[in-house]
Amino acid sequence: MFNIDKNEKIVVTAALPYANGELHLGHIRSTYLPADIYTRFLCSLGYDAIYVCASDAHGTPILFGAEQAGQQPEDYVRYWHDEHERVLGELGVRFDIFYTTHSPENIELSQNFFTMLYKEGYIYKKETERFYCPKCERFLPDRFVKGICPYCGAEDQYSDSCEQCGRTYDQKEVKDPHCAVCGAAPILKKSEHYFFQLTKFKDFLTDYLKNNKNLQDEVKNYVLNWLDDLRDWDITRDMTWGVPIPGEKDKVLYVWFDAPIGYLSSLKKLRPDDWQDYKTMIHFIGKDIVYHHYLFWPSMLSKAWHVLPKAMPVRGFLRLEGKKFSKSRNWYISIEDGIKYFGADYLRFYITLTTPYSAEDGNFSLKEFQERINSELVGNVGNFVYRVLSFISSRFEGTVPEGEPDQELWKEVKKLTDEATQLMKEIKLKRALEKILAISALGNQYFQKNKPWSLVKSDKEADEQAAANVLYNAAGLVRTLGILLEPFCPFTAAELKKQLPFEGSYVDAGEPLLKSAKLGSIKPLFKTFDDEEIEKIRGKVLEK
Ligand code: B3M
Ligand code: ZN
Repeated sequence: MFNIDKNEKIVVTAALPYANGELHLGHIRSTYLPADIYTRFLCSLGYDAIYVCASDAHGTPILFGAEQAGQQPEDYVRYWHDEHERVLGELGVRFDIFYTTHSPENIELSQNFFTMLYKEGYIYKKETERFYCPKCERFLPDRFVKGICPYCGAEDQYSDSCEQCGRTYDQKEVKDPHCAVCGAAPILKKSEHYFFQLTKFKDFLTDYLKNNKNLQDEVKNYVLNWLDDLRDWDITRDMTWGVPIPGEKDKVLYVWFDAPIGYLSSLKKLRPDDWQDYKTMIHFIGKDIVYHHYLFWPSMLSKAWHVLPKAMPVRGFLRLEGKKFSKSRNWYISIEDGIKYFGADYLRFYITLTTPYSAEDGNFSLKEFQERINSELVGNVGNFVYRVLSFISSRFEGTVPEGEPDQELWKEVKKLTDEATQLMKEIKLKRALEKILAISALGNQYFQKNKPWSLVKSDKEADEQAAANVLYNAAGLVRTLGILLEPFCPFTAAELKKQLPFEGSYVDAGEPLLKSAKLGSIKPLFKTFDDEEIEKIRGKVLEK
């Protein structure tokens, strides 16, 4: 998998959430959480990596939502921007910036991209026909029209892309169209639109996709099939909410033109002096937006910018008790509720442990959550840490004793730590976490095998020193776990540091470097979930 040089400036992004309603656990599985874990890891290795995200503030869903809420779009998107920033922060997602696409920087940069591509002949103007509602007396872009998907026949789909099969299409292809506001059958009305000439990029895209070894093969092969059916892309909408098209009245850029530019404009906001030096771009996305990121975005960048995405990790959807998350069917767990009932680090742990680096869907099962937490997090990690620290607290006056590194133990710890680090570099976060759990299991075995509790009972000095050695090495392992787990469970890592002050990073996590430390107050890092509590939570989050 791809290597990144230490001197590269890295910008990690997560798909920009529409500023349109609360986020649920499905949203974090493919983007906000893996991107956060990966960026924290890169920083721990000493890379110049920043985590950029923003509200996706334009587009018809927002305008539709604002109108339904009786709000001005500006106020509507500001509210959801603040809500998303708050709740993702409470989940421990540490953005370096969470900006918005409705910003001066994004409007300017999007208009520059448009003008550049237009001047270079990759955007052309053409008269087209667009749906117009005779009753609402307005054009009906995208979300303002509903109908039947022309590809898979799914009903109740919007007129720009199908949520069922992921295909994007021209709104005129939609079957049985009707106005999403008043239900009237729309008429077709002439309108001058600008088109991005995606059909000119077949060779570039074939080359980019085939030669970029950092893109998942399963996704790449799927996208390569689309190259035989590229269509020029209508990037105009007859409305006023969005990035105004230069020289036009009441026409804005289609939201998917300005949204990915939001990655760059947010970066510029954060790093106005050296934003163009961040040439290693890694976009974390869900599989529903592969088309936009693997086709539209690289084509735009190839002519209007000096960098192409280095990697675009794609993860699949999250099901809830085997069924697709659905806000319309009230079958979802909001991030807010997830934090409230399960706990941020527990969620981060369980979702990562059940999310392979692939586009396959995953499942959130309350029963499995309980089992994994109780056995892996509490029974393995929590148990080991608490045994070691409470033993030091009671038998060594709360100070980690001096001791000799156990060479055999640390040889194995170093090997597992190096394996975990390499897996993290390859964004295989689930497998890296499994390695870290193996280190914790090794700690439990080491503690059990050396029985320090029997050593401290004897009056022999040698046994006293042997006990000190065991605790010195075991406490060193607790430090190792604190470092390695920080990207996954940042709140727990911070609490652990209060109990056992330690220094270090992924660079030296596999070494026995713990200096003699004075412990803070010791308490269990985690709690278990019993059957009764899980059923109570089920009632609250699923039968609400
Ligand atoms: N807002 C879709 C989504 O929320 C879209 C992503 C934009 S990333 C540039 O997943
Ligand atoms: Zn209407």
